[in-house]
Amino acid sequence: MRIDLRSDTVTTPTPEMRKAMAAAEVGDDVYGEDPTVRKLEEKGATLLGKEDGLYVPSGTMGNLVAIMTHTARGNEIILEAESHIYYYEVGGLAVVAQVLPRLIAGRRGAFGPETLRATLRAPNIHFPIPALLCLENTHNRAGGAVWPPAEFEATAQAAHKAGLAVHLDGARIFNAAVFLSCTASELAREVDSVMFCLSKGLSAPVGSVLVGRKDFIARARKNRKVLGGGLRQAGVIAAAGLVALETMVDRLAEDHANAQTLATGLANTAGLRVDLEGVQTNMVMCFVDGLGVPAPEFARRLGEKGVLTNAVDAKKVRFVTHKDVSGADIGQALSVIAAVAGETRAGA
Ligand code: TLP
Repeated sequence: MRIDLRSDTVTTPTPEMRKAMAAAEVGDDVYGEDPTVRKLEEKGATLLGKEDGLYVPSGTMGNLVAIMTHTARGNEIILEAESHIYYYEVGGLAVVAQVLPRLIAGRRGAFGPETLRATLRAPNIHFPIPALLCLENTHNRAGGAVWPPAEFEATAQAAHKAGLAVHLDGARIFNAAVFLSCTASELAREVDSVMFCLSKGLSAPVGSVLVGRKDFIARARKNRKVLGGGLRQAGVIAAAGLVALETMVDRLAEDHANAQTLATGLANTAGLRVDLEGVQTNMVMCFVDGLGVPAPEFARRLGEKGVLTNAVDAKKVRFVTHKDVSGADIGQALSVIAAVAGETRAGA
């Protein structure tokens, strides 16, 4: 038995995606001649309500290209303290974009316009020039939490008023849209650019799309090339991305339902704790400190029994639901987790 709850990035392409990949019409995309990539970029832009799109190999590259395009060397960018860009993107913002991060501690990854205003400093010879606010929805380290839409809009508007551009790390923006029963474009209305991923819950094998205004995307295309991200017959993989957007968005609700079942089961297991209100989409953050062993050790023990997870710090294990785990798998995983938790408490 192997139930992989480490991430929705582990999802494999559907048969329909593989078929579309085999049949994809392709060309050299660096010459702007791949019709399938173009179609994906246009579809991505339309779905997010933006003028144009750019296919990128990964979410990390999409965010970095966005930062490079919105900022100049030495600018300040504002991020939530646990944001993926700050926490998990290898410091690309400093290494490559050469900008200075300034952090805001959010509540479940979110914060309001007052907090932003309190963080922004009046112009002063000593300070770097603030250029960009990056937001994340859903928020990964907050366990897939969704920003309250009104707070999100007000915060983005406050940033614009202060002269900052706003970029959204929307790796899982479609999960947020499904949770809120709205469209992704409604959620992206107030931001200048969005990166969303095709290879997470949407299950395409590769790729993300960066969307924004036409002139922004033209400059972003150049920055993608700087990073070595100019792809050639990329229609072969973009074809799967198109199928992902056409067929995989609505079914995210199933992943959310499975996450609810998992969260309730975990919360009812002695030694484990879950902030149930924070479980909104396809992730569950579970506190395991009640077991008396560090989270990485508990994750290792679960892995030995075929339930794969990731410890995200010393106390928390993250579980992510996706199309390759069924409702039955969740039931089975819960039995294994209860058994391993019981043994751990007894032996700790
Ligand atoms: N997240 C991955 C890991 O990097 C942690 C995961 O397993 O959740 N933004 C957000 C909010 C993300 O969660 C991720 C990936 C990215 C950007 C980066 O996307 P990729 O992996 O395509 O570079």
